[in-house]
Amino acid sequence: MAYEYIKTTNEDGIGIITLNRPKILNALNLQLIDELVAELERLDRDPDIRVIVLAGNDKAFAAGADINEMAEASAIEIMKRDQFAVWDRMSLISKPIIGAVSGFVLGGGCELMMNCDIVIASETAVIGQPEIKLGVMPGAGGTQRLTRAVGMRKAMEMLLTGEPISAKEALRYGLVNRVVPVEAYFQEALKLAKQIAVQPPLAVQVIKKAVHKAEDLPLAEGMDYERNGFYLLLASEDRKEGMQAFLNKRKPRFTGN
Ligand code: DAK
Repeated sequence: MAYEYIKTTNEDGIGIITLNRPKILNALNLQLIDELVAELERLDRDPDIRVIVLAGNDKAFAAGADINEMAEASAIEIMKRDQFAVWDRMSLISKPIIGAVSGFVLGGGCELMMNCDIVIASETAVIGQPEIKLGVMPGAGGTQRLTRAVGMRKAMEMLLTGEPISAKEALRYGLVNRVVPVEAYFQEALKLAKQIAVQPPLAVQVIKKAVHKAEDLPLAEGMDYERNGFYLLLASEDRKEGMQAFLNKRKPRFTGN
């Protein structure tokens, strides 16, 4: 598939998507979001792909939605674009998405990062929701996912001042998983992706979904969801393979069945 604003490659069962509008710090225009979601969905359907890595470049993961596209548009025009519907499809991707972020991770860029399941950040990352400085507010999860991730007080401070936090502070608040030198963040994300790619794919997807359910469901319902996932996986071929391999003291070979 030919894309203008993203680049894609595959490596050992890992689909790698790189945002590619470097001149304007990977500002997210409508076409970029369309391309990104189309590729995520394509990779999600591809049986050879087990994990997805989403990256920008060293200077910017993404500096937010493209302000040029929003500056003159009316509220009704923006509503009619219905671009949130496209954006929301990202949360339906069943394979794990690992974010490899560096430099500016702002506004829609931060919201995109929060759509990732695991995030490796470079020491240079600055992460925030500066929409208030433009006279607006986040529209793609910035008040909801950020609050769930860092807690009410920190979210309030970040959202009301618009000031970004450093990668180290983001780590302290659990907004990212690891912080490594800028030379290493992409390789670190890839290494982690490879570690997940050899796990049984069905279990990976059921666990991903169950963890996201934990953010929404009351505990008893979440436990029920988990238990049903557990029973489902007991019916898989990979469960037989995993347990047999353990008993025979050999490495399992998971097929996704
Ligand atoms: N949009 C458009 N262009 C941008 C941009 C952006 N968000 N961010 C940077 N650029 C452009 C700059 O205009 C500049 O272009 P030229 O002048 O060279 O043509 C180029 O990128 C380099 O930027 P700077 O010269 O400003 O570089 P600095 O290092 O001095 O500053 C900066 C970097 C990141 C601090 C600064 O560029 C900045 O403050 N950028 C804006 C950050 C921001 O406010 N982001 C939030 C945007 S609102 C939605 C989903 C999400 C959203 C909305 C809807 N749907 C699904 C519907 C989210 C909204 C937002 O994100």
